[in-house]
Amino acid sequence: MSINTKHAALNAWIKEIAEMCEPDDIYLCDGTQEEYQRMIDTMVDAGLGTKLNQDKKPGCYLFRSDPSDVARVEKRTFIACEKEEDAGPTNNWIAPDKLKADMKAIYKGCMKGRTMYVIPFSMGPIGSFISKIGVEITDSPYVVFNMKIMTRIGTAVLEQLGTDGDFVRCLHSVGKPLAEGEKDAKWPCIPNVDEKYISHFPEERMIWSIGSGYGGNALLSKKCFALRIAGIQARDEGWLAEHMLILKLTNPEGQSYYVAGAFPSACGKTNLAMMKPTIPGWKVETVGDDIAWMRFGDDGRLYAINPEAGFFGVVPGTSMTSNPNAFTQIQADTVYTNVALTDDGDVWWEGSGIPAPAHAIDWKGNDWTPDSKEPAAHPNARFTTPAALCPVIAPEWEDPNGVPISAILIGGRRKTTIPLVNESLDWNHGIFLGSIMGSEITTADITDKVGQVRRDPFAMLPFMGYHMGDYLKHWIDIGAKASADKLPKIYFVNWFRKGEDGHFMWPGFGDNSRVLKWIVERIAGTGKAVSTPIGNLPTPDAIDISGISVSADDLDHLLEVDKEAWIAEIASIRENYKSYGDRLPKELDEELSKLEKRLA
Ligand code: SAT
Ligand code: MN
Repeated sequence: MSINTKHAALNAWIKEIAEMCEPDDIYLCDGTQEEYQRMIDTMVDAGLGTKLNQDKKPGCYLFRSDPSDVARVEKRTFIACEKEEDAGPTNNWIAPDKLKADMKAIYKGCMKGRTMYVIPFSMGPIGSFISKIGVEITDSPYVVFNMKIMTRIGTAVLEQLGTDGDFVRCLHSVGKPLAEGEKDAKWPCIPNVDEKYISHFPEERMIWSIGSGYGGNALLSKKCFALRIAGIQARDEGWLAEHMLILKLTNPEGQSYYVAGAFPSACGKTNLAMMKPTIPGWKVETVGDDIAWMRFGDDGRLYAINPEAGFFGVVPGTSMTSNPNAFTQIQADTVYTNVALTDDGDVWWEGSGIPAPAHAIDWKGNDWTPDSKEPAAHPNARFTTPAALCPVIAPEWEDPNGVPISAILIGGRRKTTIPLVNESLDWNHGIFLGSIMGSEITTADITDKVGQVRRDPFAMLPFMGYHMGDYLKHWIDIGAKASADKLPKIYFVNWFRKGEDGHFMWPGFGDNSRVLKWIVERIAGTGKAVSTPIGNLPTPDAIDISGISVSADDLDHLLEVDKEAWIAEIASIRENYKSYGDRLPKELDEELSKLEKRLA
């Protein structure tokens, strides 16, 4: 059993993995639409997925995961670099030799009774100077057709790889070999969380995952490659691999700006990337909703591409109000995972804006009615859908040269302290703001730290491939290489400020366009701002609130510098910075001291 591509090293790797995993068969994916359809049909025919009512949801399918396998597992995510200190305080480290030995024992024979699929994929348009190639080996057909949506796969990628091109080795198995004649599970995996592994070997640019078939645990192109491994490549090669959306904003005069934005999970990144502005004449188009790779162009500006080709978005909460464009898009040609199935073969989820059906089959496959105590859709239920079908996809979203970035947004979910929008004073101050971003810990996090801020620098905490201190230094070095006037301006935003009675002070969603408007006015030199100790804030009349009801009192709070809160914030930042030890860039320590002085 072997595969003969033109690439000798690839052939050797495939052979080595096949000898270890012992599949019944090996299949090299060609990436055609026929192949995609065949993979889905085979699973549906075997009862492992559901074809939805094609009148209501053409081209749509539903899959249900095992209840134990519903999200990324951070405690089983490992960065196995040679030296422990290089993984830093935010990662789980295991010595690579030990981790490999442990995992090889589990990989041994793990694909028995299954087909081993080989998926060549390109992150970014095939052949672009920013793009990179990976090959994922997996025993999950579900992974194959999701990879077809999320990346560019198949023969064209092999052509690009040539006879000796570099590629990232991505190995995945659900970890459930089949005995002779054994019937497959609906969602094979290793149910015990502590036996799953999502491992990264940075020096070898290699990923080994076993035991989960869900999302970023199994679609290794996404967080594993495009952020953790690419982050290391970016550090070594002088570019940026970031957890950022990319949007195009066009003003009524027809002038367009490209904006990237880093937000932690559950802060509405996909919603922002596809937003319908509420201010007349303004338009948002989507370039990417999750990941941005950015490099300097010949003109000294930062250019971004979306390395992915699809959206893997959270379904619950997606409605005509929260995200009309995504809601429209997922009516067709979409794979759903873990939403509810209605009696007429459609899907339903909480927060859809559609009344609950009287009866449905929930994400676990059980009968469900509105009286049921559990949600019908899992809170992390997902859609996988091609970016090209987004109603507001920017025509240049696949431009191999990328798009020039004018502004970088950073933000978390903070009910106090952080204003609606704050313009950084310069690049290093912007990196400082990026280093302190985060969200308040909520009861959903199951910890005793409720109310404290979990610092999530540039929303990369779960996606770092190396030492967080070195990562922040890399951002500073990137700025030092560029001419200041060419760098994007960095803005700290916060859509989630609450009043003392708990109400949201800012309406959010499409009204966030009002903040984007001020940002591009600042870039154009017309936006009005006041200089404060924490950065440049809009003057009260600078944010366009025509047609919406934000009280004057709330607007005051949204744009205030709460000195006391900031002084408490400084103490908490200092505490967090201690965890970086001597890898804390001195520039950030200086920014913290300067802020302290300005506040005094
Ligand atoms: O499962 S993914 O890693 O793709 C999405 C997420 O959890 O952020
Ligand atoms: Mn993400």
